[in-house]
Amino acid sequence: MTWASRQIDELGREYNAKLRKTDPDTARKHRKQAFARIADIMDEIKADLRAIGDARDELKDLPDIRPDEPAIVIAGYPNVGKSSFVNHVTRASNEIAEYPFTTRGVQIGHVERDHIRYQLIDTPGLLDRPEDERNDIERQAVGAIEHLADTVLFFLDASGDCGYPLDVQLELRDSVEARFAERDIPVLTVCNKSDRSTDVEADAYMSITNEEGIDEVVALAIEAVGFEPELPSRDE
Ligand SMILES: Nc1nc2c(ncn2[C@@H]2O[C@H](COP(=O)(O)OP(=O)(O)OP(=O)(O)O)[C@@H](O)[C@H]2O)c(=O)[nH]1
Ligand SMILES: [Mg+2]
Repeated sequence: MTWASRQIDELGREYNAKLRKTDPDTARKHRKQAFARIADIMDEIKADLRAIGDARDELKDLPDIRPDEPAIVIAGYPNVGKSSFVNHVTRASNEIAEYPFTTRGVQIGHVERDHIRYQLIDTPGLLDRPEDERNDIERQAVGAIEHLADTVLFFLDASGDCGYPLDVQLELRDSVEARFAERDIPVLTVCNKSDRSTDVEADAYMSITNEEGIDEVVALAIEAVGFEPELPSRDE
Protein backbone atom coordinates (compact mmCIF):
# COMPACT_ATOMS: atom_id res chain seq x y z
CA MET A 1 0.00 0.00 0.00
CA THR A 2 2.77 2.42 0.92
CA TRP A 3 4.63 1.48 -2.23
CA ALA A 4 1.51 2.06 -4.35
CA SER A 5 0.77 5.33 -2.66
CA ARG A 6 4.31 6.58 -3.36
CA GLN A 7 4.18 5.42 -6.98
CA ILE A 8 0.91 7.22 -7.52
CA ASP A 9 2.21 10.40 -5.89
CA GLU A 10 5.18 10.31 -8.20
CA LEU A 11 3.05 9.75 -11.26
CA GLY A 12 0.88 12.65 -10.20
CA ARG A 13 3.89 14.94 -10.04
CA GLU A 14 5.26 13.67 -13.34
CA TYR A 15 2.01 14.17 -15.24
CA ASN A 16 1.07 17.43 -13.60
CA ALA A 17 4.35 18.84 -14.85
CA LYS A 18 3.61 17.54 -18.35
CA LEU A 19 0.08 18.96 -18.36
CA ARG A 20 1.19 22.43 -17.48
CA LYS A 21 3.18 23.04 -20.66
CA THR A 22 1.02 21.55 -23.40
CA ASP A 23 -2.06 22.05 -25.57
CA PRO A 24 -5.50 20.67 -24.56
CA ASP A 25 -5.39 17.68 -26.93
CA THR A 26 -2.03 16.39 -25.76
CA ALA A 27 -3.08 17.12 -22.19
CA ARG A 28 -6.08 14.85 -22.64
CA LYS A 29 -3.77 12.07 -23.90
CA HIS A 30 -1.43 12.53 -20.94
CA ARG A 31 -4.32 12.39 -18.55
CA LYS A 32 -5.60 9.14 -20.03
CA GLN A 33 -2.14 7.65 -19.85
CA ALA A 34 -1.73 8.71 -16.23
CA PHE A 35 -5.03 7.10 -15.23
CA ALA A 36 -4.08 3.90 -17.03
CA ARG A 37 -0.77 3.71 -15.17
CA ILE A 38 -2.48 4.42 -11.83
CA ALA A 39 -5.00 1.68 -12.59
CA ASP A 40 -2.09 -0.73 -13.21
CA ILE A 41 -0.62 0.09 -9.82
CA MET A 42 -3.97 -0.44 -8.11
CA ASP A 43 -4.31 -3.70 -9.95
CA GLU A 44 -0.99 -4.87 -8.59
CA ILE A 45 -2.09 -4.40 -5.00
CA LYS A 46 -5.57 -5.81 -5.54
CA ALA A 47 -5.00 -8.81 -3.28
CA ASP A 48 -3.57 -6.62 -0.51
CA LEU A 49 -6.50 -4.24 -0.69
CA ARG A 50 -8.89 -7.13 -0.40
CA ALA A 51 -7.01 -8.55 2.60
CA ILE A 52 -7.11 -5.19 4.38
CA GLY A 53 -10.84 -4.90 3.68
CA ASP A 54 -11.45 -8.36 5.10
CA ALA A 55 -9.38 -7.60 8.19
CA ARG A 56 -11.37 -4.42 8.74
CA ASP A 57 -14.63 -6.37 8.55
CA GLU A 58 -13.34 -8.92 11.05
CA LEU A 59 -12.13 -6.26 13.46
CA LYS A 60 -15.52 -4.55 13.41
CA ASP A 61 -17.01 -7.65 15.05
CA LEU A 62 -14.51 -7.81 17.89
CA PRO A 63 -15.80 -6.82 21.30
CA ASP A 64 -15.36 -3.17 22.05
CA ILE A 65 -13.64 -3.66 25.37
CA ARG A 66 -11.91 -0.60 26.77
CA PRO A 67 -8.81 -1.34 28.75
CA ASP A 68 -9.11 2.01 30.53
CA GLU A 69 -12.66 1.44 31.80
CA PRO A 70 -13.18 -0.71 34.89
CA ALA A 71 -14.55 -4.15 34.06
CA ILE A 72 -16.94 -6.29 36.07
CA VAL A 73 -16.93 -9.86 34.83
CA ILE A 74 -19.98 -12.05 35.40
CA ALA A 75 -19.27 -15.74 35.85
CA GLY A 76 -21.28 -18.80 36.79
CA TYR A 77 -22.83 -21.93 35.38
CA PRO A 78 -25.29 -21.69 32.48
CA ASN A 79 -28.84 -20.61 33.32
CA VAL A 80 -28.01 -18.94 36.62
CA GLY A 81 -29.12 -15.55 35.27
CA LYS A 82 -25.94 -13.87 34.03
CA SER A 83 -27.47 -12.47 30.85
CA SER A 84 -30.66 -11.52 32.66
CA PHE A 85 -28.55 -9.44 35.05
CA VAL A 86 -26.50 -7.69 32.35
CA ASN A 87 -29.66 -7.03 30.38
CA HIS A 88 -31.54 -5.70 33.35
CA VAL A 89 -28.77 -3.39 34.53
CA THR A 90 -27.98 -2.19 31.04
CA ARG A 91 -31.56 -1.75 29.87
CA ALA A 92 -31.64 1.93 30.77
CA SER A 93 -28.63 2.72 28.63
CA ASN A 94 -29.87 0.35 25.95
CA GLU A 95 -26.49 -0.50 24.53
CA ILE A 96 -25.96 -4.16 25.07
CA ALA A 97 -24.09 -5.99 22.34
CA GLU A 98 -23.15 -9.56 21.74
CA TYR A 99 -19.81 -10.32 20.15
CA PRO A 100 -18.47 -13.53 18.66
CA PHE A 101 -15.37 -13.24 20.83
CA THR A 102 -15.30 -17.00 21.17
CA THR A 103 -17.51 -19.64 19.62
CA ARG A 104 -20.17 -18.73 22.17
CA GLY A 105 -19.90 -14.97 22.20
CA VAL A 106 -19.25 -12.37 24.86
CA GLN A 107 -21.92 -9.92 25.92
CA ILE A 108 -20.97 -6.46 27.06
CA GLY A 109 -23.18 -3.98 28.82
CA HIS A 110 -22.41 -0.77 30.66
CA VAL A 111 -23.47 0.92 33.84
CA GLU A 112 -22.52 4.44 34.85
CA ARG A 113 -22.01 5.70 38.40
CA ASP A 114 -20.53 9.05 39.40
CA HIS A 115 -19.60 9.72 35.78
CA ILE A 116 -17.54 6.56 35.58
CA ARG A 117 -18.52 3.95 33.04
CA TYR A 118 -18.22 0.33 34.11
CA GLN A 119 -18.18 -2.51 31.63
CA LEU A 120 -20.27 -5.54 32.47
CA ILE A 121 -18.83 -8.54 30.72
CA ASP A 122 -20.94 -11.66 30.44
CA THR A 123 -18.89 -14.66 29.42
CA PRO A 124 -21.16 -17.55 28.51
CA GLY A 125 -19.35 -20.83 28.33
CA LEU A 126 -16.01 -19.41 29.36
CA LEU A 127 -15.76 -19.37 33.11
CA ASP A 128 -18.36 -22.05 33.60
CA ARG A 129 -16.20 -25.08 33.07
CA PRO A 130 -13.16 -26.64 34.62
CA GLU A 131 -9.89 -25.51 33.04
CA ASP A 132 -9.03 -28.91 31.54
CA GLU A 133 -12.21 -28.92 29.46
CA ARG A 134 -11.21 -25.78 27.59
CA ASN A 135 -9.73 -25.63 24.13
CA ASP A 136 -6.87 -23.30 23.18
CA ILE A 137 -9.03 -20.41 22.03
CA GLU A 138 -11.12 -20.58 25.18
CA ARG A 139 -7.99 -20.69 27.29
CA GLN A 140 -6.74 -17.53 25.59
CA ALA A 141 -10.09 -15.87 26.07
CA VAL A 142 -10.04 -16.73 29.77
CA GLY A 143 -6.53 -15.30 29.95
CA ALA A 144 -7.75 -12.08 28.35
CA ILE A 145 -10.64 -11.88 30.80
CA GLU A 146 -8.36 -12.44 33.77
CA HIS A 147 -6.20 -9.63 32.54
CA LEU A 148 -9.17 -7.33 32.09
CA ALA A 149 -11.33 -8.03 35.12
CA ASP A 150 -11.32 -5.64 38.07
CA THR A 151 -13.97 -7.62 39.89
CA VAL A 152 -15.75 -10.90 39.28
CA LEU A 153 -19.36 -11.56 40.23
CA PHE A 154 -19.90 -15.27 40.56
CA PHE A 155 -23.58 -16.11 40.24
CA LEU A 156 -25.13 -19.07 42.02
CA ASP A 157 -28.57 -20.57 41.69
CA ALA A 158 -29.07 -22.13 45.11
CA SER A 159 -32.25 -23.84 43.98
CA GLY A 160 -30.31 -25.84 41.41
CA ASP A 161 -33.08 -25.13 38.89
CA CYS A 162 -30.39 -24.08 36.46
CA GLY A 163 -29.59 -27.76 36.07
CA TYR A 164 -26.39 -27.84 38.12
CA PRO A 165 -26.44 -28.94 41.76
CA LEU A 166 -25.31 -26.31 44.25
CA ASP A 167 -22.21 -28.21 45.38
CA VAL A 168 -20.97 -28.39 41.78
CA GLN A 169 -21.55 -24.64 41.43
CA LEU A 170 -19.64 -23.97 44.64
CA GLU A 171 -16.72 -26.05 43.45
CA LEU A 172 -16.45 -23.92 40.33
CA ARG A 173 -16.79 -20.76 42.43
CA ASP A 174 -13.83 -21.90 44.54
CA SER A 175 -11.68 -22.55 41.50
CA VAL A 176 -12.59 -19.20 39.90
CA GLU A 177 -11.85 -17.51 43.22
CA ALA A 178 -8.45 -19.17 43.45
CA ARG A 179 -7.62 -18.21 39.88
CA PHE A 180 -8.42 -14.55 40.33
CA ALA A 181 -6.91 -14.39 43.81
CA GLU A 182 -3.51 -14.77 42.16
CA ARG A 183 -4.13 -11.37 40.58
CA ASP A 184 -5.77 -9.84 43.68
CA ILE A 185 -9.07 -9.58 41.89
CA PRO A 186 -12.04 -9.88 44.23
CA VAL A 187 -14.61 -12.57 43.45
CA LEU A 188 -18.02 -11.85 44.98
CA THR A 189 -20.58 -14.60 45.36
CA VAL A 190 -24.06 -13.57 44.31
CA CYS A 191 -27.01 -15.81 45.07
CA ASN A 192 -29.44 -15.09 42.24
CA LYS A 193 -33.00 -16.41 42.00
CA SER A 194 -33.51 -15.58 45.67
CA ASP A 195 -37.22 -15.95 44.93
CA ARG A 196 -36.51 -19.68 44.65
CA SER A 197 -33.84 -20.24 47.30
CA THR A 198 -31.37 -18.36 49.46
CA ASP A 199 -29.93 -21.48 51.03
CA VAL A 200 -26.25 -20.65 50.56
CA GLU A 201 -23.70 -18.29 52.03
CA ALA A 202 -23.18 -15.37 49.67
CA ASP A 203 -22.05 -11.74 49.55
CA ALA A 204 -25.41 -10.69 48.12
CA TYR A 205 -28.84 -12.10 47.36
CA MET A 206 -30.98 -10.95 44.50
CA SER A 207 -33.90 -11.88 42.33
CA ILE A 208 -33.95 -10.50 38.85
CA THR A 209 -37.47 -11.82 38.34
CA ASN A 210 -38.75 -9.90 41.39
CA GLU A 211 -36.34 -7.00 40.84
CA GLU A 212 -34.91 -7.36 44.30
CA GLY A 213 -31.36 -6.69 45.40
CA ILE A 214 -30.09 -5.82 41.92
CA ASP A 215 -28.93 -2.27 42.70
CA GLU A 216 -27.18 -3.58 45.79
CA VAL A 217 -25.22 -6.05 43.69
CA VAL A 218 -24.18 -3.29 41.29
CA ALA A 219 -23.14 -1.10 44.22
CA LEU A 220 -21.17 -3.93 45.79
CA ALA A 221 -19.34 -4.64 42.55
CA ILE A 222 -18.48 -0.98 42.04
CA GLU A 223 -17.20 -0.74 45.59
CA ALA A 224 -15.06 -3.83 45.04
CA VAL A 225 -13.62 -2.30 41.88
CA GLY A 226 -12.65 0.78 43.90
CA PHE A 227 -11.83 2.70 40.76
CA GLU A 228 -10.01 5.99 41.19
CA PRO A 229 -10.01 8.06 38.03
CA GLU A 230 -6.58 9.39 37.21
CA LEU A 231 -6.73 13.14 37.52
CA PRO A 232 -3.96 15.31 36.22
CA SER A 233 -1.87 16.31 39.19
CA ARG A 234 -1.51 19.97 40.09
CA ASP A 235 2.21 20.31 39.75
CA GLU A 236 2.40 18.79 36.27
N1 LIG B 1 -36.92 -17.47 39.24
C1 LIG B 1 -35.95 -16.75 38.70
N2 LIG B 1 -35.54 -16.99 37.45
C2 LIG B 1 -34.54 -16.23 36.94
C3 LIG B 1 -33.93 -15.19 37.68
N3 LIG B 1 -32.98 -14.64 36.91
C4 LIG B 1 -32.97 -15.29 35.74
N4 LIG B 1 -33.92 -16.25 35.73
C5 LIG B 1 -34.26 -17.19 34.64
O1 LIG B 1 -33.22 -18.12 34.49
C6 LIG B 1 -33.08 -18.48 33.12
C7 LIG B 1 -31.66 -18.32 32.66
O2 LIG B 1 -31.31 -16.97 32.66
P1 LIG B 1 -30.11 -16.39 31.77
O3 LIG B 1 -29.97 -14.97 32.14
O4 LIG B 1 -30.31 -16.73 30.36
O5 LIG B 1 -28.90 -17.26 32.34
P2 LIG B 1 -27.37 -17.24 31.88
O6 LIG B 1 -26.57 -17.41 33.11
O7 LIG B 1 -27.11 -16.05 31.04
O8 LIG B 1 -27.29 -18.57 31.01
P3 LIG B 1 -26.20 -18.90 29.86
O9 LIG B 1 -26.19 -17.75 28.90
O10 LIG B 1 -26.72 -20.15 29.25
O11 LIG B 1 -24.88 -19.10 30.52
C8 LIG B 1 -34.05 -17.61 32.34
O12 LIG B 1 -35.21 -18.36 32.08
C9 LIG B 1 -34.36 -16.48 33.31
O13 LIG B 1 -35.65 -15.96 33.13
C10 LIG B 1 -34.42 -14.95 39.01
O14 LIG B 1 -33.95 -14.07 39.73
N5 LIG B 1 -35.41 -15.76 39.45
MG1 LIG C 1 -26.44 -15.91 29.00
